[in-house]
Amino acid sequence: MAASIFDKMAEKIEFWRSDMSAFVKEHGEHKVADVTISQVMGGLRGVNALWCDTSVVPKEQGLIIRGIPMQDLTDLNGVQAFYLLLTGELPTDEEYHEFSTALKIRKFVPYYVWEILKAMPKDSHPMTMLSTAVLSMQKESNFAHHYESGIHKSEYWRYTLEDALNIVAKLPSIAAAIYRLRYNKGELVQPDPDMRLSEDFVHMLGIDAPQNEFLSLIRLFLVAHSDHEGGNVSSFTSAVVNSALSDLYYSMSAGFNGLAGPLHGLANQEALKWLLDVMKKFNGTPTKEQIEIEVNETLAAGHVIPGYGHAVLRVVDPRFTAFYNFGKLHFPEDTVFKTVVHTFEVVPEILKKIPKIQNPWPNVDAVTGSLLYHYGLKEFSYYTVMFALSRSMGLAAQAVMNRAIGMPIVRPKSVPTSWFKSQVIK
Ligand code: CMX
Repeated sequence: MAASIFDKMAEKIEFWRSDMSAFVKEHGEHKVADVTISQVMGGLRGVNALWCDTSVVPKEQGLIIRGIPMQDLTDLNGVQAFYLLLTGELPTDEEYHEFSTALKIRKFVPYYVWEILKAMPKDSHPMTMLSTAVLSMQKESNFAHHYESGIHKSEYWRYTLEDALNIVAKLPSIAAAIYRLRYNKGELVQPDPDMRLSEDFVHMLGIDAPQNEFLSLIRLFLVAHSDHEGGNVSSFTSAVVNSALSDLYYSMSAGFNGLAGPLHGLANQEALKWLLDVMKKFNGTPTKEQIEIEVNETLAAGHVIPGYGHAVLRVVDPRFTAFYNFGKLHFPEDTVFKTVVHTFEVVPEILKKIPKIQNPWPNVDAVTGSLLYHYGLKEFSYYTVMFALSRSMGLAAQAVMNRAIGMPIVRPKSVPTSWFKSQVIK
């Protein structure tokens, strides 16, 4: 029989802890970053000040999860991705079966969550509903209960992992219910105890699309958005909140609130909205010349081109490429997807000419909406919920790691303008 995820993590964590503490003991005083005033006033871009082992995002390469580049992960499903994020390894067949079962038995959602979601205003943003649903379950936190009973800090990771499995297992039902409630799609669909996360999510959404193809897209969606190192808004926010020993319900809800921003996870809805507006204006798939006019108008109005640019990447996002290839394979003639293709051919050349823009290339959000739209998931204010469903795995894995190695409360020093001035004007 395969070791349970708890036994597997206990073994890994013993090694990670001793490796990290020996390293910090020996090299703790080694300097790894210099920070300029521009960096402080510029969102701390490029400052190597956070630890994260679940994934890295080299600026010329893009997402690498636990040492495996995104391009080599496109055949994974959500359960495998979550296992990889947590343990640093892909599961064997036996481990997969054990882990998948551990998630299946946790998928049923407390009844009060449905009551809360149903009571929310009909025009609530789906991300507000998701964040509220997660927060409403905080009273279920294993970590919070055990913390109150006085567990030793070396065991914090164990109860954070318990919370992680519980939340990740329940989110497909919650996310699917938000879709059905928010957009009047009829009765909620009950989870199927035998189905894996992505399968069950597709089943509960109840979208009338070719199920195998749509399922492949959802699987890719779950893997591609699952993690993007530790400094992005959702991961960093969640880690800061979790560092106060607020449990994962609090910290995941907080991370989702950050994901809901248009410069972060909401960019997928903004990108599709932009594409559809252009199509409406030009009565169908616009020509490259028409897209050029629209891009220039958007920039002149002081808006960003959603889905383009990135705080870290300096190449085409490999996640964009994975979804783009999906569209090329399954429906190259789809009118919205063709608009994505034309936009990709036009936007980078325009953005390259604007010196302040560091990265003219598309990120993942430039394309995903068009694929969901093709399969009939047309309510684009819902797209960030799917991003969150996937990102929950990275937020959870990072929290388990942080508790495992005993990361302290995050508390950088802030200083006023006068202090910065005093450093240069002597
Ligand atoms: N369109 C127009 N202007 C852009 C731009 C774009 N796509 N990308 C960057 N810029 C502008 C910035 O707004 C900034 O202008 P100001 O100095 O006037 O404020 C300037 O170029 C420099 O920005 P940068 O250093 O290249 O990029 P940042 O690290 O500051 O910001 C990001 C990164 C993603 C917020 C930005 O590229 C952007 O707003 N893109 C559009 C929104 C988007 O697609 N977000 C999703 C990112 C992926 C994710 O996190 O999910």
